[in-house]
Amino acid sequence: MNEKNKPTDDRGASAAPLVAVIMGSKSDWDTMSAASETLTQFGIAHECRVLSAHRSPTLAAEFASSAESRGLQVIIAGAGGAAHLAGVMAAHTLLPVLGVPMKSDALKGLDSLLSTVQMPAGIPVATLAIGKAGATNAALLSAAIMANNDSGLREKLRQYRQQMEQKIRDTDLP
Ligand code: RP5
Repeated sequence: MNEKNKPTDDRGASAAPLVAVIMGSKSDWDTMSAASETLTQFGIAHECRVLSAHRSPTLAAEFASSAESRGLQVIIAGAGGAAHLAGVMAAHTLLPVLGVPMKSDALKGLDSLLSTVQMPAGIPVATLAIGKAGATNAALLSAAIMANNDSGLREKLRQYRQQMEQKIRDTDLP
């Protein structure tokens, strides 16, 4: 993890990560950095790392199995192609797992979307939109989940929505 992605709290001090942003390859970072940036915007301590369900299966299983005991509350998993990373995470933890399908070269992310979203009954993965919109929304959904037990975070979400609404109200067409 580089300095930029070290978990920090509201004041920028080091803090135990509450959310993990993981991805199947470094090539996913351009997309998944949107999740990290949004979490930072909300002052949510998080960690970012590459873990592959097929290239490093033991590491992926170990990461998910120990996530709860390490204090994580949500796992965001981005992957592309035959994208089973989020499903593998969910198989090894009771924490909520949010899947972000990468936009792939071959099928523009339809492959990633279907392989992330189509979990058989029993092991849920909450799947967001393909690409950066999904990465951003995964961070916002993490915030909403954690806001159930954090009134300060809920207030930040309320202000975020109000700012979005205000921008729409202030928009003039030429
Ligand atoms: C998946 O394969 C990754 O999540 C990535 O989206 C895709 C391609 O990976 P690279 O070949 O770019 O490493 O595991």
